[in-house]
Amino acid sequence: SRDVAAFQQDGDILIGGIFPVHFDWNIPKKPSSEQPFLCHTFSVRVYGWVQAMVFTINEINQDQVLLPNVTLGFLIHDSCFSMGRALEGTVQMVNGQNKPILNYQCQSQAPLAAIVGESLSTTSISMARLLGLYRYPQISYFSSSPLLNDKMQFPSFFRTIPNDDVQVHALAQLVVHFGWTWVGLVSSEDDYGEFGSQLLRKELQVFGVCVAFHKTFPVPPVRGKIYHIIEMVKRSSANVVFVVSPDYYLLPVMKDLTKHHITGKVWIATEAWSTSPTVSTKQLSNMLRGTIGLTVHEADMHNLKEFMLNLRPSSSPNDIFIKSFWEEAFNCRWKNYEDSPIQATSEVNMTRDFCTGSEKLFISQTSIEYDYRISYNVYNAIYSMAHALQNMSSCVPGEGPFANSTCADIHDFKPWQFLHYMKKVYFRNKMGEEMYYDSNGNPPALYDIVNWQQQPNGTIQYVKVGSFDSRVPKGQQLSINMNGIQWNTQRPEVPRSLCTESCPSGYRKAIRKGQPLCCFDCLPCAEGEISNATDSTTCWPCPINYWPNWRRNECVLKRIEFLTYQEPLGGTLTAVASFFAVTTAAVLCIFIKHRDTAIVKANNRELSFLLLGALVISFLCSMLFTGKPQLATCLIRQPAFGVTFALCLSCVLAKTIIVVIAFNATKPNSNLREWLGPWVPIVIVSASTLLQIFICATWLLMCPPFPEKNIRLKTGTVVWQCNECSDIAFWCMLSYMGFLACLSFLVAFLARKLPDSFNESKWITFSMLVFLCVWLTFIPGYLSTQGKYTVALMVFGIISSNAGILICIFSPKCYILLLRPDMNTREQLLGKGTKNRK
Ligand code: TCR
Repeated sequence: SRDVAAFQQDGDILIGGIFPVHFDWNIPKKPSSEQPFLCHTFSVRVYGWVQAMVFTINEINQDQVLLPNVTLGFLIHDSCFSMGRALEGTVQMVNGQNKPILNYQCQSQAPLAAIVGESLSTTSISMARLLGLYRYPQISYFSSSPLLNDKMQFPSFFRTIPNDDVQVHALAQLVVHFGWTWVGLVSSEDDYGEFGSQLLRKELQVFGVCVAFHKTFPVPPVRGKIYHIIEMVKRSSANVVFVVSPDYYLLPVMKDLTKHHITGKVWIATEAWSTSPTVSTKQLSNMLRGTIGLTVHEADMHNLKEFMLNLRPSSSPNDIFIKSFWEEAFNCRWKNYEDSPIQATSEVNMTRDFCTGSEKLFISQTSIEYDYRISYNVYNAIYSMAHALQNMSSCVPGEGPFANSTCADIHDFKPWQFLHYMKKVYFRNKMGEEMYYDSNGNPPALYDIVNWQQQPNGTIQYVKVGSFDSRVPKGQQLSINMNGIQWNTQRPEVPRSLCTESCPSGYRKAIRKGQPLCCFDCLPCAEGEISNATDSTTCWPCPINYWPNWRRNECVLKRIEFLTYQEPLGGTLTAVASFFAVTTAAVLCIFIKHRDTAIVKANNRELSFLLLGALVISFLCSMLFTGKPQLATCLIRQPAFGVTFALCLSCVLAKTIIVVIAFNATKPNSNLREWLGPWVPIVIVSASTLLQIFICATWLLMCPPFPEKNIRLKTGTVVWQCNECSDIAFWCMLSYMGFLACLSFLVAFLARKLPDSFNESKWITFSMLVFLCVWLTFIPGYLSTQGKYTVALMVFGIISSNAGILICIFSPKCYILLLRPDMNTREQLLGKGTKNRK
C-alpha cells in the first residue's frame, strides 16, 4: 500500500474533507498496481472550495463564542474525480492512519467529527454507504441527487446543496410564471441528464406544461449525432428549451447549434450549466443571451475573498495544492517538481517561466474563476458541524440525550453521538441566513435565478433577476424582477411559447386527437352556453331566465317579449282600434239621432243598433290583447272577442235572412207573412250567439287559458303570452264564426239582387267577403309567427274584419244620412229599389 497525501492541519477535533481538486485521469496502458490514476488537470474552482473550508475552520477557531476551548483541525484529500480515490481517502480518515485499510482502528490522530464531501453524487453515494456503517456524519456541498434523500440507505448523509427535486420544482414554477406551456427538452445521456430530465418531465406535467420534444445526445457528444437536436430546435414552435446536462458536455452541442443561427429561443439552464464559463463564451453569446437559469444561492463572502487574495505558498506550507494553483494562476512552473507530490504527475508546459512564489493575486484575475456559490455550501457545512459540536459540548450531565441521560464527551465521542447533534442543528450564519437540515438531511432550498445578459463587448454576464425559496408558502416561493430580464428577442416583453393560442372567454378548448393537451382548438360555446375564463375546458348553460350575451362570456337576463302599448306596433294597433271604436260609436249616435228616418228604419233598426253596439265592444276587445298578459285578460280576451264577434255576425245573418223573408213574403199566397214578426231576428241572433257562448263556456270550464312565460319559443327571450290551453277550442270558436260568416255570405249573395230597402245584401256580401279573406289569410300567418307577432296578427284580424263590416254596411248609409238627406225617404229608397229591379 502507499500513502495518500493530504492537506492537513492539527486540532482537537478533525474535520475531513474530500474534494476533486484535480480532474481528468488516464487509465494506464500497461498493467500496474501503482498509480492507477493520473490526476492531470488542476481545478481552480475546486481549489477555491478547499480554501473555503480552510478559511471557515480558521474563522471558527478564532471565534471566541463558538467552540472557544476547542481547536478544529482538518484533513483534506484530493479525490481526482475518482470514486476509488475518494473511498481511499475516506477509509484513511476514518482509521486515523495514513494507510487505507478498513477497520484498522488505532487512534493516532484526534477524533474525526465528520467528513465534508464529495462533489459528484455517484461518489458521495459510495462514500455514504461506507460512512453510514459507522454513522459518521457526511456533509456534501455539491451532491444534489434525489437518491441521497433515502435515509434508510444513507443514514448519516447531509448536504448543503438543495436537492434536484426542488430544483426541478423551481424550474417548473418558473415556466408557469412566464406563462409558457410548450417547451422543448434537450438532455445528455448520462446519469445527470437522464435522471434530471425524467424528473423535469414529471414535474412539468404536474403543472400542465407540455413537452414539445425531448432529444438526447450521447456523452461525450458525437458530431453528427446531434443533428436531430438541431433540426428539432429549429423546427419546433416551442420557443423555450430546457437543457439538462453537465456543462462539460454541452459545449460541442451548443457550438453546433450556433452554426445554424438559431436565435430567439429562451434557453433554460439547470444548475449544472447556468453559471458555467465553459458555455457562456463570446462565440455562443448571440445564441445564449437571455438564458435563464437556476444557480445555488450566493451569499456575500467578502472575508473569504480577502482570504483568497492573501494566499501565499510560503505562508501555507501544508497546502499540497497551492503550488499547482500557483502554476495555474500565474502560468508559471516550479523549479523542482518534488516540491509537490501531486505535481510530479502533471504535465506542465516546459516553456513556462519559473514561479517565484511572491507573485500577487488580484481580483478579477482572468485565470482564476472562484466559485463562491459552492464555497458558501462548504462554509455552511463546516459551520453546521461547529454548531453541532458546540451543542454537544454544552450538554449538561444528567440531562443528556443518550442512554441514562448521559452526555457525549467532546474530546472522545462516538460518531453516532455526533450524528444526533448534527440532525438537530439549527443556527443563523454570519450572513444572517438560517441553516438546518430537514429529516432527509437537506438544507433549506435557496436558488438564485440568473439571466445571461450580453455586454456591449459581447461577453456574457450572469445577472441575478430573482430567487426561489422553498421555505416560504407555496405560491410565493418564486420572486422575479421581470424588468431586469434581457431576452434574446431584443424586446422587453416575455417571449411566448405556446402550442396554440389560448382560447378567449366564450370559447372552450377542444383537444386535438393524438396531440399533447397544450395543443387544442377553440370552439365557440354552443347556443345558450357561456364560458367566462380564458382556456376554459367547458361551457356551461345559463341559469333559467338568463341568456348569454353576444360574446358568450356572461349570462344576462333574457329579453321579455309581449305586445306593449308603448311600442310602435302595439301603439298603432291600439290607436286604430280606438279610432274605429269611436267612429262606430259616432255612427251609432248618428243612427240613434236619425232613428226615425227611412234609411235607419229600413231593414230592422234594432238589429243595426245591436250590430253597431257589438262592433264597438268588439273593437274594444281587441285592446285586451295588447299589454302584459294577466290571468284576467287571458281568460276573457278570446271568449269576449268570440262572443261579440259572433253577435256581429249573427246580426248580419239575421239582416240577410230578413231580406230574403221579406221579399218572399211580398209574393202572393206566401205563408211567410207570419215570419215577418220581430221574433225572427231575436231567435236568429240569440240562437247563434248562444252557441258561441256555449263553445266559449266549455272552453273556459274545461281548460281555461292562463298567462305564461315561455322560454322555448325564442332563443334569448322570454315570451310572456297567454297560453290558450286548448287549441281545439280556439279553432272551434274561430270556425264557428267562419261558419256564420259563410252562411251570411251565401244568403247575402243569393239575395244580392233582391229589392230590399236600400240594397243592403250587396254590401253584406262584400263585408263577409272581406271577413273571410281576412281570416283565411290569418290562419297561415297565425301558425307561422311567434310571440308578440301572433298577438298583433290576431288584433289586426279583429280590427280589419270589424272595420270591413263597419265600412261596407254603414258607410253608404252614413253617406245618405249626413250628405244626402234628400234621398232619405221611403219613396226614394223604394223607387231606387224598383228601378234596380227593372
Ligand atoms: N450536483 C451534481 C453534479 C453537478 C454538476 C454541476 C456537474 C452539479 N452541478 C455542474 C457539472 C457541472 C450538482 C451531482 O452529481 O450531484
